[in-house]
Amino acid sequence: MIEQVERDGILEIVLANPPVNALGRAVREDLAAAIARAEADPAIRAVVIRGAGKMFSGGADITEFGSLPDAISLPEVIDRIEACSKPVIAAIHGHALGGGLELALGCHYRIATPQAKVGLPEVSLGILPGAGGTQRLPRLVNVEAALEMIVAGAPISAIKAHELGLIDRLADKDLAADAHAFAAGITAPRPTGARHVQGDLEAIERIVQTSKLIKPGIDAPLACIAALKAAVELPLDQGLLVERDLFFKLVEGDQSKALRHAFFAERAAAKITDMPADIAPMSIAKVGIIGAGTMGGGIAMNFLSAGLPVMIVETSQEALDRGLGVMRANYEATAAKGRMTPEQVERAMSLLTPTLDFDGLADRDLIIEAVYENMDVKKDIFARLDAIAKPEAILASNTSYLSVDEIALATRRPQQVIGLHFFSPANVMKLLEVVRGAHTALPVLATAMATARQIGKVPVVSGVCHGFIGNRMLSPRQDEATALLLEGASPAQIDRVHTAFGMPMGPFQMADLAGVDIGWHRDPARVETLQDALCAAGRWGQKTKAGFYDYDDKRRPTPSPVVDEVIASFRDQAGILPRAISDEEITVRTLYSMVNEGAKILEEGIAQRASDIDVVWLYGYGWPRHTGGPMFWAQQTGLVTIVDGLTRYAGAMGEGFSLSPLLLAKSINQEGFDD
Ligand code: T1G
Repeated sequence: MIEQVERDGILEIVLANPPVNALGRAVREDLAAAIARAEADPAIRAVVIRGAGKMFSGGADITEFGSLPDAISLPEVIDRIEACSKPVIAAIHGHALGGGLELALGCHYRIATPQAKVGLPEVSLGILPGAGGTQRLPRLVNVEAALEMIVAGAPISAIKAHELGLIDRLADKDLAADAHAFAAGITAPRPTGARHVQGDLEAIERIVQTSKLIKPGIDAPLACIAALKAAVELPLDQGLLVERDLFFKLVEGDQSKALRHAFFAERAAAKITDMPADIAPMSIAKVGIIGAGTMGGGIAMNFLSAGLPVMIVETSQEALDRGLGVMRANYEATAAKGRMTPEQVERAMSLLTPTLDFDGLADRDLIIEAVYENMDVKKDIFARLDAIAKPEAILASNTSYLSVDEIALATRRPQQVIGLHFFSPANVMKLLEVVRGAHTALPVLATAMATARQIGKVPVVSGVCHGFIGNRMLSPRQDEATALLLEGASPAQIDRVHTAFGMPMGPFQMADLAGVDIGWHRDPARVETLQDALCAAGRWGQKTKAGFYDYDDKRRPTPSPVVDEVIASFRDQAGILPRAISDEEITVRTLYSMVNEGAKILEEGIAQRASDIDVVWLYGYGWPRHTGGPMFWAQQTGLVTIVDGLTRYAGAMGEGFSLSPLLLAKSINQEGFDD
């Protein structure tokens, strides 16, 4: 798992464990043996460690977590490198992350290419750097920078790391040659652990007071702080023991198991079980978008930001101008935050071709329809596209609920039709539901998945059903939340249960943000439901400063007595006497019922795997990542508990409720969804 070559007294060790040089058992054993060889061989006066392939190392092998350590541990290997009597130099390119950077920190010197990135992302896996990172990093950079790197988990550039003192030298042209020359000039080791920590407890407190990443109940960041304090207060060997103890407590915890699940779930979602390996994605060079509204404009921005030219079509100049104005404003807002340069804004906008000429789409490789949710309108558009688009063009609908199969059959090329369901705001939300129709050809599906990644999205394949994966699971949640209102709960109580769980907002806060009037029949005289009543009263949500809540000029919500009266009138009409509703009942009827719907989505084959459903909710709706997603959370809660809860409230959930046979079977067999 490593290669070694000795040249001019320098032993070059190359980590060779594709695809990311993860520091698994074999790599650790080979590394330890190579260091022992260097120690014993008088002809060797220095060691260089670098990575084969595209990076130095992506860190410890996450797949080994939870298994018994049956080989030399990474901390032990790093301690041996640090103790080596000959200088050891890390030569970094690509990424040095987690244990990969910790390995480099145990080396005596570090050289890197300017393009390299180094970081300690362990916190995103619910753990902390467990191979000396929390103790050695603050001995190379100041403790504030060390804590920020460790708590944020985000990599920094080698150039920044060089400024901080983490990297000793930036390579010029050829990393291997420069590292060799660098090593040749070093005569003695320089153990990182022998250096003093740069900073004190007050410096740590300052970061703790200001960091938005440190939240009560989220374990890993709090442990990172404890480890950094140990670095300040204790000698290296004791600090390493504190770090190790904190690491093992975290790695065994539910939050880390959930975060590691999320890491692998996102990557698994990219795999299509029946996609032959030889199906190559088609090249998408020119994109067309129909509709310059909120969704069309947001979708267009994804492609423009990725450097792809976009033609955007509208039916009126006024709508076109408005759409372009919103896009430019969004870009300029991003530039104002320093996340884009003005030149990048102009470059993106320069790739946009606005037009009223629908036939201009004839040369497009991918055309995305993003008009409002009306099947007749969509079928008309796809029939028109069928007449003008080139034969190999991919025709996609951004529909969020409607049947992609029915849309496809409005063309003579249903095999070219697919759903690309973006989530609003489309230029921000990372989730893309790739809706695979009954006729969608495999190359079209493969191209959609590759294009999604090209524009920075996290794609999940969905089959065709009403609402696909995410919105279909939203339906029982919203239905039960509304029913609970009529039975005695308040919007604030229901939303609080959800935000306390970790959701960014609850069902009614979400309705007010998205618009209470979505799907409303627009006839104020026809009042049959709570939504009708609110919409008829002009309470369309945040955009009218009144929905389920009242809003001030800063869009801060307050419970509305008007809404309470509307709810009370509906209770009276339905003859419902309000009762006290427990938070537990809200949890079961809104969150457990989502799991039940997710199980139905699985048993119908709409989702390929349970973890895909988790990815949809993590990236499309802000499900708290430290619980892993609805299906993983349900398994951690216990499927027996989920079934018991749903059974207990089945009567209250009305005749429309039915327990998923798959969920019941898995709970009886005490299995997970993917067993
Ligand atoms: N362990 C095991 N497998 C890994 C891995 C890892 N560290 N990193 C990636 N993979 C797999 C991944 O699942 C995928 O597998 C394939 O490699 C390509 O990954 C002691 C304990 C390095 C930036 O958190 O951020 O060190 O799907 O598609 O886009 O303190 O991978 O092909 O079967 O992401 O080029 C800390 C995690 C570990 C970094 C490359 N390290 N990895 O991105 O490839 S914990 C991390 C990444 C640790 C120490 C602690 C990225 C990447 P498959 P990919 P990529």
